[in-house]
Amino acid sequence: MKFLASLALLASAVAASPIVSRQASSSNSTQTFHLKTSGASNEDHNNLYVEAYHTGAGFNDAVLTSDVGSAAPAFLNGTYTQFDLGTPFPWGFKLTAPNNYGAWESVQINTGYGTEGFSTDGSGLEGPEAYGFGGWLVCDWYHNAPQLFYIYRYYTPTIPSSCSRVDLTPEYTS
Ligand SMILES: *[C@@H]1O[C@H](CO)[C@@H](O)[C@H](O)[C@H]1NC(C)=O
Ligand SMILES: CC(=O)N[C@H]1CO[C@H](CO)[C@@H](O)[C@@H]1O
Repeated sequence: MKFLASLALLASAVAASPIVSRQASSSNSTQTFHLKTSGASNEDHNNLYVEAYHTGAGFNDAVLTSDVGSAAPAFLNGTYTQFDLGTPFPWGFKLTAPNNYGAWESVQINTGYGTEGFSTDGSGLEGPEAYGFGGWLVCDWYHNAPQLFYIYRYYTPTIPSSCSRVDLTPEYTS
């Protein structure tokens, strides 16, 4: 009974939080990792982990946290980067298409498999060539947290002082 009561408490705490918390993994065939930042000129943007920030049913923005416990466990499925958010349905890294003349674009974690064309070259995660992927960008942004974007390689970005280019490296958990 005590156990059930604390479970109920936990469930309501989770429901009230905008952050989709880490839950037990259900897939057994792939290596799971957390995506970790490095190489930023701003030290505050290094050693952060990708986390899903709930923005609507089935939608999250990719933000960053220093707390690996709340990071979103990821795995590669072919060229999709998927996340295990503890639901029976899949979540994928979804890049916003570069069709608004922006020098960088947003990155989401939405239901489904996300955007195809990711690869790891042994050091870091690279985004799809078809989207003009030109690297990862972290900016202190409107969720009161550092947020992940990707650079569109065909424009020269003027990087604001609140943003840094970063590498995203898988840190394997299994
Ligand atoms: C991997 O992606 C394929 C579709 O491309 C899908 O059918 C399959 O269920 C995915 N695997 C996992 C573990 O989500
Ligand atoms: C529950 C589950 O996902 N089982 C899978 C574990 O991995 C083997 C081999 O990859 C699959 O055949 C199972 O279906």
